Amino acid sequence: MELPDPWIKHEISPRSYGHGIGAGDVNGDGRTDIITPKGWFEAPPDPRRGKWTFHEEFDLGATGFIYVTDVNNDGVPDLITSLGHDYGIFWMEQKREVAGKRTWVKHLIDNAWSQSHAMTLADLNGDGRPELITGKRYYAHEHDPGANEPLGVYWYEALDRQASGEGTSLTTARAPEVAYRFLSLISMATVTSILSLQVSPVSTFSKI
Ligand SMILES: [Ca+2]
Ligand SMILES: [Ca+2]
Ligand SMILES: [Ca+2]
Repeated sequence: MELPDPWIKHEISPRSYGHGIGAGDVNGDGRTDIITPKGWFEAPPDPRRGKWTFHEEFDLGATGFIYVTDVNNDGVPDLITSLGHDYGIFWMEQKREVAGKRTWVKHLIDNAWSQSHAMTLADLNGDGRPELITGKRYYAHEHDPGANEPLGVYWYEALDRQASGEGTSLTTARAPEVAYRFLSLISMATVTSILSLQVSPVSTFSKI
């Protein structure tokens, strides 16, 4: 006897929003939203039946994974992502204007190497704060900027500007409140744990 498929596909939008995807609570209402490079989908109270509202508030480029986390500890969720086929690892600071309008400010973390096609966040040093782990893909496309440059797997630790102090040696110190310090090159074997991305229409799956 054939068992029923335990997963039901729910289409949020029939079109693609480019290269890269993420999920997290962007507006702090407790519901997991979907983030694309062209904007984010606000989850309705019932994600199976409600309408997902699209907020076309930014254009991030051809990213890898997009994460939602409060980078600068101001209580407002931000985004962390990278360009999968170009130079640039960065975070997007979410701000609210007096009238309540949401705005985003881009802060570069590192642009010393290219093709950070996939990334993950994990607490590597046990201080309770996530580090950013990513690596350079080998020939993501042979024509990508920096395609022939050395490979590497890297992790970055967020530093509070006040705690780090002026003059501290940082790979990037461009963000107003938070800087990321490049820490080390880790084993190339770790590359195998980093997943590649697919460009596809936006959907969610729920289990019966
Ligand atoms: Ca939400
Ligand atoms: Ca924040
Ligand atoms: Ca940590």
